[in-house]
Amino acid sequence: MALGTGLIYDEQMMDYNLLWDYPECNIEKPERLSASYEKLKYYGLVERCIPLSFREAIEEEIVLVHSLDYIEAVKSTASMNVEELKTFSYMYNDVYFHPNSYHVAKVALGVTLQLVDAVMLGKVKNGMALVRPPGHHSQKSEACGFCIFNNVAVAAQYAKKTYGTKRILIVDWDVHHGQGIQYVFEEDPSVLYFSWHRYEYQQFWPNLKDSDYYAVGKGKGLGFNVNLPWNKIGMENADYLAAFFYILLPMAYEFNPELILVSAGFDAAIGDPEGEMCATPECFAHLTQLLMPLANGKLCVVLEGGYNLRSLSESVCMTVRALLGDPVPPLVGEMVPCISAMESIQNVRAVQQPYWNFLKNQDNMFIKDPNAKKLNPGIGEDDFQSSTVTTAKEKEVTTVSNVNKDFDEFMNSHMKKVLVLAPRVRTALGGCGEKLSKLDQCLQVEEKKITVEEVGILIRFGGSDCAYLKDEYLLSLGKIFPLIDKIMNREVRNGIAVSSILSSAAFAARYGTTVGASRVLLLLLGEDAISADIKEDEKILVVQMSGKQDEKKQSKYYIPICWKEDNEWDGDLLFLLFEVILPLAYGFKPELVILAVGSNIRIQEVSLAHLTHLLQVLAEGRILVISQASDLVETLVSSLLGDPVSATSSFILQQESAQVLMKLRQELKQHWKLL
Ligand code: X5A
Ligand code: ZN
Repeated sequence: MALGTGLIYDEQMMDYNLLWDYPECNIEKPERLSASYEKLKYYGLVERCIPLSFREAIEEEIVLVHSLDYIEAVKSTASMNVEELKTFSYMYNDVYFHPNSYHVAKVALGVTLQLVDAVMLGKVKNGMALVRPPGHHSQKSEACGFCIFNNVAVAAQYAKKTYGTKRILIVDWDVHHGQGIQYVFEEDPSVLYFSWHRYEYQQFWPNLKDSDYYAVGKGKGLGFNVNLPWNKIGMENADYLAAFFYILLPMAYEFNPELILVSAGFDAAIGDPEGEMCATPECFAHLTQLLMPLANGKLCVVLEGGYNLRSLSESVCMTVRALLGDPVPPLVGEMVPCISAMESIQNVRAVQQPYWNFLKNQDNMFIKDPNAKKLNPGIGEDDFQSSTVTTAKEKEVTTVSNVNKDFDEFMNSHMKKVLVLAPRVRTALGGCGEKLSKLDQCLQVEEKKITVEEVGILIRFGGSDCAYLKDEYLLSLGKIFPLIDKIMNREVRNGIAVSSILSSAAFAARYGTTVGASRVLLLLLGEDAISADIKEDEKILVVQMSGKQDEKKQSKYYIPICWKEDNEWDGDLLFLLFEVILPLAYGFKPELVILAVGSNIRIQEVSLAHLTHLLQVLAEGRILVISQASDLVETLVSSLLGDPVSATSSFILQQESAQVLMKLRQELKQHWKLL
């Protein structure tokens, strides 16, 4: 997959600004774009992207969302003087016009459509459009919240019309509710709109009831509008990730989009005067990477808000790095969502339950919130559960002001901490590359000779374990250990080996801890027995999925999951990944991930591809895959290289699996947090 990341930026979009004193609007200024672009240049990211040319949108495109009357009205501003512009602007809510506004709004929309074209036509794999004015608040006949034309809403209509795209996911991570997008697609099941936003029980702009979680769409579009209101400020990385894991990602996998548009406002990032949230820039790399395996990688990121120039520009860079496939920095800090966030998430799950399979078979109760009942009489008293989000933490009110003082200093030291260097080589092969189609993109690593003594010090053997010391065993470890060396030395990012013996993965994990990985996540898909010694090692978190229910005992660091005896495992493994494994892993913070895939597992190849893709958000992408079956290698290598996974059908969580999942989460709460 030679395609790259498209980037659109054009100086014309800096050619308008506020011409009078209007405090509500003075944060939306040209420097937002120049600062972002300068930072991209500074990090050498511009030259790694494919520049896309700009164009103006034409009327035929604008009318996909807006009325002719409104377009005419906007057009008329081009010849207005300041007094007239003022009067015109004040007809709307928090927006200003400038004589160039009409032209620039057409450019912002035009370049958004250029990006959609480039992605849909396969000229680039994904991309970002740095635009202003933003779009998501503007409506059919109304400018609003710095927005004139609704770039992303038009883009979605345009994709439907031009390419016949049947399912489009819009992820609106701007800190404001994109009510403009919601209104366009409320009744449209072909566009799934997800927005989280600062809400504070309707106290925050634009103060709409329509922004609350029970606005779930209308008519045919029921369940295709998803609002996640944040009722407190100071939301952190863990809160955003929890929203992805418990709502957006399972939903997106069930929806199976053909295209993803991101309304990317970075006012949801730390230091922003509007959002007052605390997510750090690298969080957006995680969000981006988590979306990348979907829609065959077709991801268009379009700038919306973001008013702290430092935070905005660093976040833009993090997003572009993720689009380019760079390893994402691990998230620092305790990964525990706060109670308020979990309540909102829980309420979204409850209200969306009728429309989504993955929620149907789980118990999702509304959490009492002071306004829910009053505002939504349809919810019965029985549907409520008093707040029992047990492992979440109380939000301290609030870290924002501490952060604001010396913000630049904080950012300087923070960005230094999270700077991650990509190893030159992405994927290394341990003797399994003979006839791979992507052989030339990988590094073949020589095996080395391993002795019984070397293995002996890694794991204490019980009597029957002596079988481990057979030649065959030493041979496969001879392929695996050099890969781990290279991964931990940052010579390569990830690696893959074929091993006929699955439990060699346990040795690999232990070996990893001896060569620099403080914590290793071992995800074992298959029946092989794991030595007791490993199960108790707090440096190695073992999650083992198997079809057999035997006397496997769970402990904090050993989590056996009996997954559907005798049945196909299908794609519901992914739901387990979102709702259990990733939340667990983000808390554990592994420095190396080992995925061991047994040959007798009943998981579709495409699910494995997604799994391999998604696990790379952990440990800076340091993952070693050990496959028992050699026929899976082609698929696994392609995932390790970051190639998009071809979208097949949507993934459905089966009822049986939902039970396992719920039970598991219950059990895990004893030991672990982010759950
Ligand atoms: C795109 C965007 C915010 C408007 C806030 C007005 N708009 N108070 O972030
Ligand atoms: Zn915003």
